[in-house]
Amino acid sequence: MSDRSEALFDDAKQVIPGGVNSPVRAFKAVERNPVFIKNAKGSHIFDVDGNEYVDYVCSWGPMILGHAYPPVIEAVKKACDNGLSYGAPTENETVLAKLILEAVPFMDKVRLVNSGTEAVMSAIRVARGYTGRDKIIKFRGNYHGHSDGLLVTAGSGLLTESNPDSAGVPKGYTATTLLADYNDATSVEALFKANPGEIAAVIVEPVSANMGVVPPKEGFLQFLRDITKANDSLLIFDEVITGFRLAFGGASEYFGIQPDMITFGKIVGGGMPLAAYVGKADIMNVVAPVGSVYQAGTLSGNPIAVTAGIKQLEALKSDKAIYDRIDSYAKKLEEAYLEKGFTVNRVGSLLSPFFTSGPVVSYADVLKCDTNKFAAYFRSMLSQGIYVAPSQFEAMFVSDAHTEDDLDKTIKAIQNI
Ligand code: HOZ
Repeated sequence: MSDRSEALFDDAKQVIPGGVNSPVRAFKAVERNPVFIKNAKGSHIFDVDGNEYVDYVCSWGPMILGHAYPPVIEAVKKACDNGLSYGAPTENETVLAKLILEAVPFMDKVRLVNSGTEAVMSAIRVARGYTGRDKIIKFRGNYHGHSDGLLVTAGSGLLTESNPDSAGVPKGYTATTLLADYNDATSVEALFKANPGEIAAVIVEPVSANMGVVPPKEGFLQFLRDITKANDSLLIFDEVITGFRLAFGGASEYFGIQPDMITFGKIVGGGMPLAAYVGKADIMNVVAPVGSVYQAGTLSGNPIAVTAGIKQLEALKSDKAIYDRIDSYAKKLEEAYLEKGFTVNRVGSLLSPFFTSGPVVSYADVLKCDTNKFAAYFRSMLSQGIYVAPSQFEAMFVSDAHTEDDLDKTIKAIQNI
């Protein structure tokens, strides 16, 4: 039943473009209207019509400990009594910065911002300021938020809408964004060759997770490390999805590669609007007020978001076995999908079943997926009480709150598709 969701969606459409504040949520690609959420607890999410779902969106990743995780909620409630925003420094910002650096000990400094988009946009500005170069390389199908220069052959909602470039972005803004193919070293080499001494940075999702999950081929990330070093360019890992999820130290720990800069997203805020970019001291010292790369914001390091982030990262740090648990849960789901005949990609607790017959190792492979079949699969899962991302081109996230019962129910749903 979805009467109330339908009514709320109709109402929302009167005053919000498409009725949603972020496009994929409109469920357009799965040819039905969205469910409106009332609340969430642990691994479950509840809609306004009284339906309950096992949730594999997990707010697009950050709810790795489950929704309404008590230590986070209690700390946030307490912090609210002290005021919601000061626009001035607090001790907890340093506490959170140090926790983040414990995860990536080869880095020196952290700047807190509000969203993954902001973190990436800022990191790129820093890379340009530091190197004195303008051009960057990004990969087709990788998504780095919605700043102008990065909306070029982007994944996530743009791929979902079959429109990987955005209107409203002046040509000049993307002229310095060069495109390479993920998992294709030759395409990167060609760009370095054609633009000698001009490339400030290569930005990559170490595991592509915004065109569905596509793992890096053996040696690909090391190749990026080597070629950037050889050309005095920076390597930026966009770990908005992989950070604190593949391991406490994210993809850099998981794959044993040390990039020059890393961007983290919502997971560092325990699901609240918080994100960060980090780097070595010499790079980060170009940021104002030390250096001349400007980046600022009243809500940067917001005390409530920082409190939530500290509690979540402390929990992850104190029980690293979490990563083995969520890996094993995701493996069970992977097996169920494989048994049903899907192509599946999985890295740790991130996975994607694909509607295509061959392996999925590139953007070109992703484009072969049958999105109509995905839509039917999505609707079947939803009707069986399983909430997965409403797009073939997003990841499935498993949390530590998922239970054996949840997994059994999900596996049955997969068998019944
Ligand atoms: N495109 C976002 C995930 N990769 C969706 C964000 C949202 O709708 O909240």
